Amino acid sequence: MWTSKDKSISVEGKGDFSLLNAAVSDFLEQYVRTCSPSRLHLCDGSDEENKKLCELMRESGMVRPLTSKEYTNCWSVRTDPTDVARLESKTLICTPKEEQVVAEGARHPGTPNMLGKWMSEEQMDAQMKDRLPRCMKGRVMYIIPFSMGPVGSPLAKIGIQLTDSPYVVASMRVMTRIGTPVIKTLNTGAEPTEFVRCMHTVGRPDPADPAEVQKAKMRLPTWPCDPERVLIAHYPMRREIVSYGSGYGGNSLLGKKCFALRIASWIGKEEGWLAEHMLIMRVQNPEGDVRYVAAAFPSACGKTNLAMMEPSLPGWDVKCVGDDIAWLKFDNEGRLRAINPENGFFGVAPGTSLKTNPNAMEMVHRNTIFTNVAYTERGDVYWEGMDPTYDLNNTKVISWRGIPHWKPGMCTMDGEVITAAHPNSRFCTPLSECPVVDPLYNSAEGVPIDAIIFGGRRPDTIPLVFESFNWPHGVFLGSAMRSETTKAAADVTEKLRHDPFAMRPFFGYNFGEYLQHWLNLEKPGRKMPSIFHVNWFLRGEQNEFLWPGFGENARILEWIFKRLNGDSSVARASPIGMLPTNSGIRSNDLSPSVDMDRLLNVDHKLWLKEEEAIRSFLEGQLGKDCPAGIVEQIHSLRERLANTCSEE
Ligand code: SAT
Ligand code: MN
Repeated sequence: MWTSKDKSISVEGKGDFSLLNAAVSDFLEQYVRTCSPSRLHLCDGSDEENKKLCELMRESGMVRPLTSKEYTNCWSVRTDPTDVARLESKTLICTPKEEQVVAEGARHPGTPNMLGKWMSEEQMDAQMKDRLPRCMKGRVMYIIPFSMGPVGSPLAKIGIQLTDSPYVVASMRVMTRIGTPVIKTLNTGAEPTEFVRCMHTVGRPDPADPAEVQKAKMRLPTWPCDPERVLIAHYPMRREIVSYGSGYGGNSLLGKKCFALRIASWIGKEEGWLAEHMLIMRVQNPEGDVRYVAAAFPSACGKTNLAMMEPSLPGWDVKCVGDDIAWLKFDNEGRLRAINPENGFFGVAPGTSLKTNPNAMEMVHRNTIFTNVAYTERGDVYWEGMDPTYDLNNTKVISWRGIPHWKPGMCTMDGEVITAAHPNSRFCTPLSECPVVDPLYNSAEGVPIDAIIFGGRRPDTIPLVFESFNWPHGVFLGSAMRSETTKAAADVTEKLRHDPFAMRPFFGYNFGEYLQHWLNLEKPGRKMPSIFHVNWFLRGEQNEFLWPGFGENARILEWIFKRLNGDSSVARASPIGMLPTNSGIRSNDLSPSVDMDRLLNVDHKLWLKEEEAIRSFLEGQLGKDCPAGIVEQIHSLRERLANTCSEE
């Protein structure tokens, strides 16, 4: 039984509430009063607890166990078809002043704000007042203490998530470190440890309201949600997140994008470190040299595949520290150190195969929650691109929407192809299941970063790889990123969009200040990582990929190693940065052969357009908040392009 401080309310509860310190108890009480749950469950994080929860979800029809012998403790979940991805337009940062979140340029009336959206704290409070009261009536409020980063690490941060979704509890258990050990790290003394308050509800309509009940009839009964009224609010100054109406991924697993990127980027700015949308990998060459690399790509652009790739070059070895988020901080010796604040993968399933990511294919057979993939009569899962030899003709496949006899090529009445799995369907697997997880993934002090890679999906213009001239130029490369959009967000329609640092949906504060923060990191005595830009996605006339990618990306890593070792013979200056020489990247043994000239080409006409797009984006969005260091970079690029053009 849990009782409020003034003893006026008591709620039936599971767990040892005496472990909670005063600050956590106050937070809990505030939302118990608002949401009126019928029961509380303080999660201890144990196997036993997880088993019971999965069983409960199975009984209610929310999850199905994979019964095939090839899978151990794996589950399949179908969400409501209206709740399948992040919703960027419903995601807001709330502070007292707009300029804390939106740069000067984007505050101009008539200029569309392309980065973080702002709402005042008061306005958002009012919105939530309209949504939260009694939202958990008749249901359980789970309390999840979680640590982003190894428990007790000086780089880690604590969160407490309240949620009414058992699916979220099971997923948070995979994605973060949860339970009793985490609560015990929270100081009970006079100065309690800071924690991020995370409040989540799927927003199941009030059963007492007939209009709401009517609306809910249109949804999958096992997946309550309130898609029309979704709101994901971040209050960085209050260290609080309130998420209403969606049970999916980044909307509901609040440790991930909400905390580890949006709130953490704010904290990082205050404390002098970075929270970035980056994978972290360990790369070793045949001579035994080890380098750790962090790489930023937008959602669903291959971070997971790169982070655990099997290098095609003999003697090379890759180990994975993380596939999505990096917290980076300079240590006392001036080395940039990174931890992965997460403890699991939430990877895109479609396209994952033995060819594209053999390590992921291996690990998803254990302790994995699949969401919106197809389920088969063999008791296993299926998705597009999983296995070209899969006998679809003789296996009954149930699509993610529940079509019982799904076959490839099925179309809707409007001629739209019906896929077996949703394009943003996911596997959620503990880091420890990855066959190539780096033993240092749990290291409290983090791994030393020697190189940062930016990248995106670009069919043209951006060469396979190039290197920045120096740190400020590298920061500019991050700010200039553009990428073809994917299905990771449900409300994004443009084809190619600016996505600086792959952080567009994840910035927690003013983009101008963010750029200045990056520029300021360069200080005497610090070993600045080299910065590279890659593009695996160049296409030819028939729309075919010009570069094989995946394990063959080891060839690019080899070039990066040479550059890190100071080899100047493999690079040449170009207007956009240091490009590999044509023989700089080992490629003559590739079959089919590749056209290196084309892969490394800097097309002046296209680059003049690119420069124009970058400049108008940065000037438009930033306005007066554009740091002088970035203005300088914009001018220099323009000048270098002009000089090279006039030589032709
Ligand atoms: O749904 S998530 O935000 O967790 C996935 C992604 O967009 O990278
Ligand atoms: Mn991501």
